[in-house]
Amino acid sequence: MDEKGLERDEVLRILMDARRRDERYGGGRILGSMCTEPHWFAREVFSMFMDVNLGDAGLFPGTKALEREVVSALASLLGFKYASGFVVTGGSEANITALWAARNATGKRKVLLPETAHFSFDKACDILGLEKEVVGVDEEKRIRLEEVERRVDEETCAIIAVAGSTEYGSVDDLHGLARIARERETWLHVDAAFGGFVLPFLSELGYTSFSLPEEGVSTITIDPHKMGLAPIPCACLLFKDAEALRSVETPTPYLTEKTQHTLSGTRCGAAAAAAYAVLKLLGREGYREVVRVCMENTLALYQGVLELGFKARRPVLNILVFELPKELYRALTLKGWRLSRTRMGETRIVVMPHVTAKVVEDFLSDLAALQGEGG
Ligand code: 0PR
Repeated sequence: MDEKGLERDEVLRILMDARRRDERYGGGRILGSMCTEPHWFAREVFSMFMDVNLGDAGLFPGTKALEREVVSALASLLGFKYASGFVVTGGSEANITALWAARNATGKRKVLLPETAHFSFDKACDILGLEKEVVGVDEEKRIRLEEVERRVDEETCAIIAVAGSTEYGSVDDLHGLARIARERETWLHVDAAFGGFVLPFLSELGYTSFSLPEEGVSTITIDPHKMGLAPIPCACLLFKDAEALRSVETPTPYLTEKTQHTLSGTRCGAAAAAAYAVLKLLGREGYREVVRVCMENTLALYQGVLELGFKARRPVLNILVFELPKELYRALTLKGWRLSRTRMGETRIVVMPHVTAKVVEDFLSDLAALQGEGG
């Protein structure tokens, strides 16, 4: 650290230089991200609550109440009869905490999860000393139920279901998995980090049917900082059974609240307040409209790549996966498109709100031109 401070303008100049090197969602070229420009209202609210620490919630009962409202609004969005939950830093923290609770509550160590599960479960199993058993998926990238049924045993601590997989947007059979979880008395954690803010609305719009089983789901991850338009860091972990929280309870005797149940100590109150603000401002109606537009743009992109002769998967939600020769992928990258690839090497586009109809049109026109030039 320097001995003397700089002038504000000088610091600002350094910051602006750094920012100029960053990609911007508004630039329309980021096609492989699950985050987007936060809602304008969330930005305002975030700065109002920047000093709030939910890790010492007794000092901030007002914001604590907002956190509870976020948790209960998200549970009701998913039709989850929950008991408790928290706003955490991200889907990774939520998934790690869910498995932490499952391990401590059951005393078991085996986790069954689909091939499509997010890498945060690799971290969770490593940290928690859990034994990961990867279960195969079908053509639609959904976990194979018969394989889960065969592999679940006395040692199984939890089954992981994905509702909106990171790479394909695929949705596991939640009702089938909940039945197995109930029959075999194991935990079922649903990772709806991305899909939680998409599937209920796609269902209302008639694109798909989505419902959560009444019984059998223990915990759910749902992230406002993905399709919820909230600023980073904002994810939610919902617990069905408040008793289960006991298994991750840590005494915090000198704080205003005498126990904690989150991995983080100091927690971002601004995240909860900003998420609350967008939920209230948009309502279901507002989010449904966001999802409607994203899905229309996804389908336009799907049609476009099919018409250009590329093999594409029919999108389940606003993620498109298609096959693109390496040279074209490279050429698009050189033109500034920020694409991503699945582990299988397919090209993947996440049609977030910043991927507008115009962006889709520009992308398809670049793709067509490059294809014409022979890559
Ligand atoms: N579960 C699912 C289904 C996810 O897709 C993700 C992240 C997580 C959990 C973990 O969430 P956090 O990253 O909030 O801890 N999915 C994206 C991914 O890993 C996250 C992301 C977002 C990556 C924006 C890049 C990016 O630019 O691909």
